[in-house]
Amino acid sequence: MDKDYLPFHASPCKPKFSVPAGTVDAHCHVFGPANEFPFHPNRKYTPCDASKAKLFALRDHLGFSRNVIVQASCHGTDNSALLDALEAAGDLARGVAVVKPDISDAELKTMHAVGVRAVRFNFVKRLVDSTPRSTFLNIAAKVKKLGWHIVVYFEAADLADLIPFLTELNTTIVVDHMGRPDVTKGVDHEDFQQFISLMQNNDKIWTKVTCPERLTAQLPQDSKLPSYSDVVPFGKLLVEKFPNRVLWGTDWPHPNMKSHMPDDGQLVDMIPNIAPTTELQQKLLIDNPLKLYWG
Ligand code: 0GY
Repeated sequence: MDKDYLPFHASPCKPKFSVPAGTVDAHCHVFGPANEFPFHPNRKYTPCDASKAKLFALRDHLGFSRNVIVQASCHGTDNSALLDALEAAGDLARGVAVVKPDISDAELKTMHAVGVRAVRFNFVKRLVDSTPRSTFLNIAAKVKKLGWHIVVYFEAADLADLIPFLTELNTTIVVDHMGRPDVTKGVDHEDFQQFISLMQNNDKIWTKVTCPERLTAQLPQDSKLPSYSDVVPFGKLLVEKFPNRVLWGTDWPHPNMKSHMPDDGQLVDMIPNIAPTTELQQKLLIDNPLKLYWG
């Protein structure tokens, strides 16, 4: 792994918040193990191994029932580790793949059979080289035949430029990590309001209210982890405004964290802060991910 790479938390606490039975972790990854599933030669970072066995153990420890495993950029378009994890999990997991432009219908069908239900388009410049939008539109047309949706990952600064493309996709889209807002600007800032308007004007756009550890401006103090209170208003606003189009996930094993590594149990304990009622929790943690990935 890279010299400055932080491995995932070795012993996350047991959450105090008991998630309802059937809860889905709708954003997590598997990395390697590299001796079995080598990382991609063009990757921008080399993480620590984060095997399917460790992911499933975390799922059980947190009281979760299912996972949506997202192909990460360090594996490029080689989805072997993802497909292996999906096969092992059976009906307890679904996947989001990253595919080559020339992927065949037969390959897509094979992926569908083991549980892939979406492809991810990554626009984050530190993670991937850029892909022409026409290439993404061709991939979107291919996967639409299988009823798959598109997961997009971008930084807030790129949203304005991406809006015409997202509109042109004209399919179900899930935006990772609330579009990565700059939380120091507050929810009323025009940048986040632009994201809210996008969701308001397009009922095919969903978002993951994930990654307080990535979005926070808070730093650990005397080895105490941040409370992430500065991210709560963003997640809460989205959950309350769009209760049927939000997903929650751990983001385990939290690639590329620099300031600290979160405790996954503490992340789970934040859920009632953004989804304060049992009705909102039921939609966020169960109904919405089941509809999108198991429906
Ligand atoms: C995440 C976030 C990151 C990494 C990736 O594909 C990836 O490598 O998604 C990141 O570094 O922000 O969602 O795991």
